[in-house]
Amino acid sequence: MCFFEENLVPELVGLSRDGSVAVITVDNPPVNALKHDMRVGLIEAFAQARNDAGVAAVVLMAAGRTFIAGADITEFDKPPRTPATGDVIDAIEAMPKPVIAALHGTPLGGGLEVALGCHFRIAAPGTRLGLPEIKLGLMPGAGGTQRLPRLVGMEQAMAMILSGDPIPADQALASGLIDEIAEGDLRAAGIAFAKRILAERRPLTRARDREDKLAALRADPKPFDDLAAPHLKRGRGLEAPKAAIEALRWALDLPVDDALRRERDTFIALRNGEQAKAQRHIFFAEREAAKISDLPRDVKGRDIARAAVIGAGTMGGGIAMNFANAGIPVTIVETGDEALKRGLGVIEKNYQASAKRGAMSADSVQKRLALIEGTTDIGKIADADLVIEAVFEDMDVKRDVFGKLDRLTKSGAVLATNTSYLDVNAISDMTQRPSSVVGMHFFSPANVMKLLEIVRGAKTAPDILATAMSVGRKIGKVPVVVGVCHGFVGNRMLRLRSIESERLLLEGALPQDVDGALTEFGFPMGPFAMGDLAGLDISWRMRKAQGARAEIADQLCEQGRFGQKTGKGFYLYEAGARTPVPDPEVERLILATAQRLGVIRKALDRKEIIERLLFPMINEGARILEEGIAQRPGDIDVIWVYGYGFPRWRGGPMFYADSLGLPYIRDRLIQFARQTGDPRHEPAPLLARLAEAGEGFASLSRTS
Ligand code: 3H9
Repeated sequence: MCFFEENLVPELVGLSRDGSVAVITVDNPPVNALKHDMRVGLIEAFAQARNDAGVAAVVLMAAGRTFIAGADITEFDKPPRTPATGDVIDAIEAMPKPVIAALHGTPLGGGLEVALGCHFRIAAPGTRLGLPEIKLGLMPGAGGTQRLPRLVGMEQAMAMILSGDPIPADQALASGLIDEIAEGDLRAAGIAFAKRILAERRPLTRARDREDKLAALRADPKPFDDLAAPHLKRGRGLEAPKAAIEALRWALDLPVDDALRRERDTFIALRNGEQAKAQRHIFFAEREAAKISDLPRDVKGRDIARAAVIGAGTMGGGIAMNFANAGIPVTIVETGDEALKRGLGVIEKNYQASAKRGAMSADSVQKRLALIEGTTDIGKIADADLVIEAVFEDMDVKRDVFGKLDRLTKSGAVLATNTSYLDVNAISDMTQRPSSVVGMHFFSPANVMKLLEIVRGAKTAPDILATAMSVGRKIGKVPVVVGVCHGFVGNRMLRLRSIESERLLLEGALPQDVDGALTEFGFPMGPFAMGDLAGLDISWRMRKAQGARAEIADQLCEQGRFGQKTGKGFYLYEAGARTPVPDPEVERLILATAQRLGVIRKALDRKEIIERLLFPMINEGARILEEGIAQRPGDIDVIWVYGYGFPRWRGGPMFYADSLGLPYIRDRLIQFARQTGDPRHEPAPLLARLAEAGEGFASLSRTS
């Protein structure tokens, strides 16, 4: 029963009563981000509850789809304002009456920290709790590094804070993070829990005072370093993981108030740093990329209840796994039994490997496999709502497939091509329903890589585009709309980098120099190790078809050096190993080729290598924007971060360009054009214009 309902800060924080239990409810859609006004409202609400003799306990909860999902990230570019989240938590923790957080949705970051400041926590089933700050280049800044280890122990706290991944409610219960899983109406459950606490006269437990789970480590802190070592190794080059480990260590070494003060200072320093700015950019760019600027708001995607994939090769199999993972039944069509059996076998092996790693239970492997049907009868696609073609990159083959799709699929089905380079408009014109055709360009391995380029053809209908976007999200991808051109956004830019990396070999670098420069920059792999992994013969075949040549790569292929699969490529590989070993034979081949072509080699340092590789790509990105192939610079950044391993903490190529300043990039491009004689290096008109105006690519998003 509700005795009174009062909005303390209009719309944001409400206070109601059920007998002696006060219920404080925050309401800031969509995710209840803890913005300044909400913090003010919470302080006031708790003061009221504290001073009201009729209130014996307080339940804190949230309206809408989730408990507080963190600090309001949009405030991070502004000066900090009080009350800070830490002030709210102090006020809650100091309450002389029990405070119960009733959680649902995704209590994350500052939201979970608020809950950690409460004396008890209950959660609805399905709640996912986490401290994801690390994904924003931050660490928890309102007590998370101090209260979480005290509640769940150091190992689990470190895993949560360093991965940033949330844990489900049952794991939270098992680890002591929450006290109960509450079935049914959450408000009623919170009130009932509060009444029980009062009736049992349970003492208030403040996480900051708990010492039991840290006592052993305090006595012998050695295991702390062992726990931290793998996280530090993985986070090399990043500021946040190092800072988070240091802060966790303070939980062992410092009085809690000192540790909390230092934690906040470090958080603010990280927040103001370049790495966090870049990661914030990607956070918002990813969400912006989901929006299609000229699509009317009322256009909704169609429901995809059943999918089909044509082709059971590596790509087709990976694509099908995404649907099975999302619980959508999927039919895989192959032309022959042998190829089908092989494809299905690879899928099963991939799932078994996940189960072996502990990433998936045997039961969920079986459930997923049961959702995948293999067939050689293409007629089986008749009831599919979406068909994705993943066959050989050849227009004649595509024509044959799309002719069949046109004849066999039901009306209203989405017909998608997974082509990486081919003209989606030409493909759509092979059907009687070009408005139903769209590109869905997955990245290899398709079951792992998050990026999905959604290629919008000239005739693609708005609701087909919206469907491709929504199904992309449903299968866990980050979909980005791109226009039709050779290679779309990602591969078109990559091509420039590939040309340049070959050139650098002739001009003075070795494969390991180029790869080393890029991995030091933050890419997981350089182009030559990557080529060896993917198989050099694939791009060789493509070059031959186009009458193009790559001096060094072609010679390697002519010698049968296709990369890892033949044990030799740009590098040597010992039997069964995947570690690239520099090969003196390749060095000799490079030197001889340079001599034959009359190129005088000179030493190239890492800075020059990076600029030669990345600036032409950025220049191409500017052309892509001018041509409207990408909607916004942030979309290009998202593509590169999710599809090509561009370091997230550098914000993607266009953000990185802005951070260096476009005038510098323009001047270097002019030099490169002169040096190489390659007109592609002439600054793109958009880049030149922005540089001249003293603007960056970001200014395009502000005005669009
Ligand atoms: C932190 O808490 C620091 C503390 O330790 C210390 C403080 C002193 N702020 O993702 P969606 C927007 S750091 C502002 O599409 P979903 C988002 O931009 C923070 N805005 O929904 C989007 O806007 P739009 C720690 C936010 O259902 C809309 O909400 N917390 C925030 O797929 C819907 O978002 C995090 O890192 C925010 N915190 O996923 C959590 N969060 O509609 C970050 C979202 O205009 N958030 N928005 O495009 C998430 O992970 C997901 O949004 C969530 C919902 C899982 C919550």
